[in-house]
Amino acid sequence: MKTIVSGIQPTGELNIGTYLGSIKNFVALQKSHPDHHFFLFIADTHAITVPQDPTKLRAAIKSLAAMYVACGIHLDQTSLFVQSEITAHQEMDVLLQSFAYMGELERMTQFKDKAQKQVEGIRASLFTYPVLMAGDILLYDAEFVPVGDDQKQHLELTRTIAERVNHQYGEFFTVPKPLFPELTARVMSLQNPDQKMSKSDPNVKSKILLSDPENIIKKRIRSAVTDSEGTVRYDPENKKGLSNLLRMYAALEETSVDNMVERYKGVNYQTFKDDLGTKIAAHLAPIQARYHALMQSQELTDILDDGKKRAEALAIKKVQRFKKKLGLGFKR
Ligand code: ATP
Ligand code: LTN
Repeated sequence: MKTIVSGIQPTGELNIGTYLGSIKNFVALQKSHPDHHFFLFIADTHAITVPQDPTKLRAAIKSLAAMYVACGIHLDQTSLFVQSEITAHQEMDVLLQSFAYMGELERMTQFKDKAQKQVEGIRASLFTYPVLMAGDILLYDAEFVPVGDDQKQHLELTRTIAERVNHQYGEFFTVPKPLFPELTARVMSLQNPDQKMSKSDPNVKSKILLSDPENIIKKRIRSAVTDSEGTVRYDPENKKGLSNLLRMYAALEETSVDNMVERYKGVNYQTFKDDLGTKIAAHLAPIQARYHALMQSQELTDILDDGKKRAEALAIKKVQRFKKKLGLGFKR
């Protein structure tokens, strides 16, 4: 069976960056890869690499599950589950710790960035996080992993670990390829186009949440930092803010940036921004409606149980075969 794997941490509310960088791509891949099975999970074990409030974490897990389903995943083609509920993820993590080197983990830029922000001390799990992520992917022999640009280094390490195991023990893991969306692999903050739009950014003006109502969406786009030139033109070097908006718009319209520039020739920024705000709100409206319905129903429990069952069957077998390959255990 050919597989595609992805996950998102239940830390904070989803924004349009996560949506355009990861979820929308995932949903599109279901159509373009009908012969693949998709494993999609809520990376809750990853979330506790930094301090979390347990009540908020629980709520975020449910909310993320509902949002994934609302965004259009097909449940016959996708197994949706919560990472910590399949202990094979933890087992694979422990086993793969023996195939990653300290030097490799020390080079991870996300670790360096996040380590700097810790006030209560840096958790060991924050350091070894990319190994857990490698396990998430290798457990299911994923061929592709749809993610945003910021996960590039983690995917490279996953490939290195897979190749290392295959080299030492013979072909065992599929070496996965990352899949980045063409236009929106890195959606930038609306307030600082040098920084990526991030769930953990405390500045509410920097992002659009998937749950934001139309008036807030329009307000956020209107106050997005652009430039004083006044011409809608794509120039990612000198017009970072406007170019970021153009890429988002083109991705939502499923067209090219050139087409968007053509459409807005001679049009002022205010009209361009108003149209983009309207487009985002219209795109998110049906997602929000499905999200609210799911949050109030009992459906999610069945969806997550079913996804867990399907994923776990595969994951347990892979860990058992890996242990055997490594010479662990006594009984055959
Ligand atoms: P945090 O701020 O807590 O680190 P985050 O905003 O980076 O969170 P993640 O949960 O780490 O969000 O990311 C989930 C997925 O969405 C990943 O595949 C990531 O690459 C992608 N992603 C997140 N933010 C963006 C963005 N601004 N542009 C494109 N893709 C993104
Ligand atoms: N590290 C990712 C979440 C994640 C993931 C994965 C993504 C954990 N395991 C496996 C793809 C495949 C992040 O969003 N920060």
